[in-house]
Amino acid sequence: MLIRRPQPWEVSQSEVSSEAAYFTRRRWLKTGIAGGIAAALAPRLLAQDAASGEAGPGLYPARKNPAFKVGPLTDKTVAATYNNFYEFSTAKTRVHELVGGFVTDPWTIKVHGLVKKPLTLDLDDLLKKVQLEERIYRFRCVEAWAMVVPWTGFPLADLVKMVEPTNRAKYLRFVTFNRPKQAPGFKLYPYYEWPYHEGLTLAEATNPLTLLATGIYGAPMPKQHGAPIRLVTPWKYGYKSIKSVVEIEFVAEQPKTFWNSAAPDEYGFYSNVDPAVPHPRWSQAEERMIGTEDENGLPKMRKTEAYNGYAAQVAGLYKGLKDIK
Ligand SMILES: Nc1nc2c(c(=O)[nH]1)N[C@H]1C(S)=C(S)[C@@H](COP(=O)(O)O)O[C@H]1N2
Ligand SMILES: [Mo]
Repeated sequence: MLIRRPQPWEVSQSEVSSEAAYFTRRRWLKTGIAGGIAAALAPRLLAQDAASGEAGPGLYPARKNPAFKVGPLTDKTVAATYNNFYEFSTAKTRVHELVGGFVTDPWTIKVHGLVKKPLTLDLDDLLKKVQLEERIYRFRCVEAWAMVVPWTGFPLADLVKMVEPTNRAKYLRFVTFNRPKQAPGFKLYPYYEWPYHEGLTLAEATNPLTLLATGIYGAPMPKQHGAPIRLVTPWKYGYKSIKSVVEIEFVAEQPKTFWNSAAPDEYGFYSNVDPAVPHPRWSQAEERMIGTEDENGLPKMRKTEAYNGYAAQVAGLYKGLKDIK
């Protein structure tokens, strides 16, 4: 019998199973929620086709922007069946089975706060005001898995321009939907500060790399990837790329973020990819490319790059800032 020796990354992989591991364990002890109760509460949502449905005619596939091209691409099905989306489940391979009841059309997005021209509009109307394009980006989760995917979207900077921030606006605060009836995670994991929320500085938000994505692999965004509109900041750990955004608020102070509140010693506000700064529980020096497992189940590993390979575009944003996390 062939006994496969566990590789170093496999050992760490059990540790790296979830951003939440440490926090959840701690909370578990505090609240005394039993696993059985949690399991019994889980709604039995049927597995359904997770695609988000109709494409706006002619929007997909969008023009490819040749300036953003890396490879090799991650397999589309691999990417669509390995997701972090805690509103549905902390089990990455199950999220796609649980999104059937999530209503993503119609979808309203509210953009407000310290701006001269606030907007509340239907996504279809927003898409009439912007130009979609396709960009292939690296994507790096803080759990040390990574992928390369073609997003369809538009620069967040274009939306920022439309609403005309006042000079008091220094940060953007992003918020996801809050619908316990459509997603089991809200009730299963009550110790998180729902709805999921994130933030960027105004300079980060207007960096040309920052996308609002409405599609992936040349088609509308599947629900498990954050339909119908999500943020993509490819030089930051994946949790900054908030899914299914309903609100963007321009604010003067650094906003709170979901993962920083959950485990402040582990997740900061900036969260730029950095191979030299280990997570308190694992190394960030290497990354595991999902979907590359060989016949022995061993994935391709690669060296993590500073700013996930986007240093030329974004390192300047952080010049002179000290000890940012
Ligand atoms: N609303 C919301 N957005 C989210 C998350 C989440 O749980 N809820 N998870 C984040 C994390 S940790 C990662 S790695 C990416 C995963 O994106 P993907 O499933 O499309 O690969 O989404 C991010 N955006
Ligand atoms: Mo992540």
